[in-house]
Amino acid sequence: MRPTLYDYVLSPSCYKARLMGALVGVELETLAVDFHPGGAHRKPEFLLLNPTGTLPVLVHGDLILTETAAMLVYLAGLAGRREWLGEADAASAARVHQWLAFSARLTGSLGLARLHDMLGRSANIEEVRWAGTLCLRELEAALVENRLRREDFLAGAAPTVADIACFPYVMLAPDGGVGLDAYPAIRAWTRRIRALPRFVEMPGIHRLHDLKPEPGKAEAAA
Ligand SMILES: N[C@@H](CCC(=O)N[C@@H](CS)C(=O)NCC(=O)O)C(=O)O
Repeated sequence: MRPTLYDYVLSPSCYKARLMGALVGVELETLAVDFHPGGAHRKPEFLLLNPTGTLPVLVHGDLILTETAAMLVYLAGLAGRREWLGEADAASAARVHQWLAFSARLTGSLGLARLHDMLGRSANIEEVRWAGTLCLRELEAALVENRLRREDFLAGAAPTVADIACFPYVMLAPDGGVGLDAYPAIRAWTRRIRALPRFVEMPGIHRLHDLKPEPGKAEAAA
C-alpha cells in the first residue's frame, strides 16, 4: 500500500514530500485538495485529519503525519535510504535537525510573502520579506562555510532531508518579492539539488539537466 499525500500542486510544502518520494523511490498516491480558491484545508472534514488546517498531510496505514519534516524523515526511512537522514555521526544528525527547524522559518517568511503576492493573503509584507532576507543571509553564510570544508550540502558532503526541507521556499523566494541575486552560494546549492538523479519539478522549479556553472560565471564559492 502506497502512502497517500493530501496535496496541492502549487504548494512548496507539498512539493517537499513529492520530491523526497521521487528521490528515494517511494511512490505516493496523491489526493488533490482544493487549497485555492476552495479553502478545502480549512473545512471541518479536513480538520478532522489535520486540526492545524495545513497541507500536506501524509497517511500510511495508521500513521498520519502533518509536518513535512517528519514526512521527509519517514519517506527516507521507508525506502531504507538512511543516508538521507545524515546520521553518520552526532554532529551531522544535529546539523540535519538544525536545518529542519530552520525550514519552518522559511515557511513563515518566504512562504508567507509568496502567499501574499500570489494569493492575496494578508501580511505585513515588508516585515515578512525582511525575515525572509535574514534567513537567506544566514543560509548563504552557512553554505559558503560548508564549501570551504568541501561540503556541497547543508549537513555535509551528501544531500539529506535538510536540503529538501529548505530548498523549495528558497527557490521560489522571488514569487514573494525576495530575489536571489545577492546569494551566489545559495544559487549554486539550488543548482546542485536540481541536478540530483530522480529530481522532479513543480511549477516554477525546473530540473537542471547538466551541472554547469551559471552562464558567464564560474560556479560560486567553488
Ligand atoms: N507545519 C507545516 C506547515 C506547512 C504549510 O504552511 N503549508 C501551507 C501550504 S504551502 C498551508 O497549508 N497553509 C495554510 C494556509 O495558508 O491556509 C509543515 O511544514 O508541514
